[in-house]
Amino acid sequence: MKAVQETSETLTVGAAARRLGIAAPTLRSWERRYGLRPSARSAGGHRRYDAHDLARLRAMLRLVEQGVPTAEAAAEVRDRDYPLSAPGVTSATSVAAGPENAATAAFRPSARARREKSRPPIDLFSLANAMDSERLTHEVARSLDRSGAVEAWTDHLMPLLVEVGDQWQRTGACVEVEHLASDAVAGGLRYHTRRAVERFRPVEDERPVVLACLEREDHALPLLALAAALAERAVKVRTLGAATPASSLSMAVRRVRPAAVFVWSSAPETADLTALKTLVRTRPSYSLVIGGPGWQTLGAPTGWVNSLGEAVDALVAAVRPG
Ligand code: B12
Repeated sequence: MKAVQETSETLTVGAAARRLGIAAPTLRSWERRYGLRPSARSAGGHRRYDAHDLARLRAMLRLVEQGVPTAEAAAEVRDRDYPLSAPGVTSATSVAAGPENAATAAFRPSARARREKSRPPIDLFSLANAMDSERLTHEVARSLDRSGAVEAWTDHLMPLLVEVGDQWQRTGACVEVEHLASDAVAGGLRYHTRRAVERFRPVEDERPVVLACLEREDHALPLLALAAALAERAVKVRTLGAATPASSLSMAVRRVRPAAVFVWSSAPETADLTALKTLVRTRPSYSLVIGGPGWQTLGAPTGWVNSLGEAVDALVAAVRPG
């Protein structure tokens, strides 16, 4: 597929449709229904799509592929500018301008999310107990889109998880609700992270952050929340996830050369101080940040942080000192 080389190059509706892999009537109907019109018209009044239009339409297609309803996807992309170096669309000017990233990267809600800000909050716990995966996943993604990862996690997702955990502890039942809720939260966080990476594009020459749980620790959701929040700050993240042997984590440090490693522990059984000592000795050197109630029970060793926001601050500071 040939890329549009210059912002000045424009395509007819047929050529743009071919480039996007969709039918020309679909493009015309998106314009009619959702106002996704090209930036220009020829002297004779024919549609002309430029690289910005293609980047926006590609973003729209990605959302639709991910299951977002067409009208919502259109509302999401309509008022936004997308980086021109999205796959298949390049331009000399976009390289000069650079992506939206690094020190200036900060989450801002989409136009659609801003319009919906006044909507009353949905009871996520009821959706989980009703086993309504579709709506729960949708609401999780919506909350992240509206508020960004730190606020959505702290105000909506974490309370849901704590409530689900308390229900299990109280009744000894409803494990199916816990699994369904975890899956929906994980899905929403991963979806949000993918979009944040596209939007803020991590700086190539910065060192990444590695996120992991040690052996026997399956509670990986806080790592996904952290990955989402760091993606919003344009930090490069390597998530190893649940139950990572300390030796594999050390190997990852040697291979990835991170600026920082974050290790989560939910319970005392997985707060392994010996593994932590091995990690401290692993070279090249990096900042070790730890979080979760497991470490707290050991008297909160050096490097322990107590919230998602604190973890993000500590890790961003390690990547961008000063
Ligand atoms: C989802 C979940 C699971 C899922 C995990 C899926 C996944 N992909 O992560 C599954 C089903 C696998 C699971 C399994 C188990 N779970 Co579980 N699980 C949970 C649940 C509901 C949420 C976990 C979570 O993400 N918590 C993170 C946040 C939401 O909670 P928090 O850590 O308490 O938050 C505090 C701080 O850490 C901080 N904070 C919050 N977010 C963040 C983020 C960062 C980055 C930082 C630094 C701080 C921070 O703020 C909070 C207030 O101070 C919790 C309930 C709960 N209250 O946490 C139980 C819970 C953690 N599980 C529990 C248990 C007992 C188990 C099992 C042993 C059950 C079993 N019999 O099999 C297994 C153990 C699995 C293993 N080997 O690790 C207990 C742990 C009790 C304990 N302290 O030992 C809990 C607390 C439930 C309960 N109320 O009893 N679980």
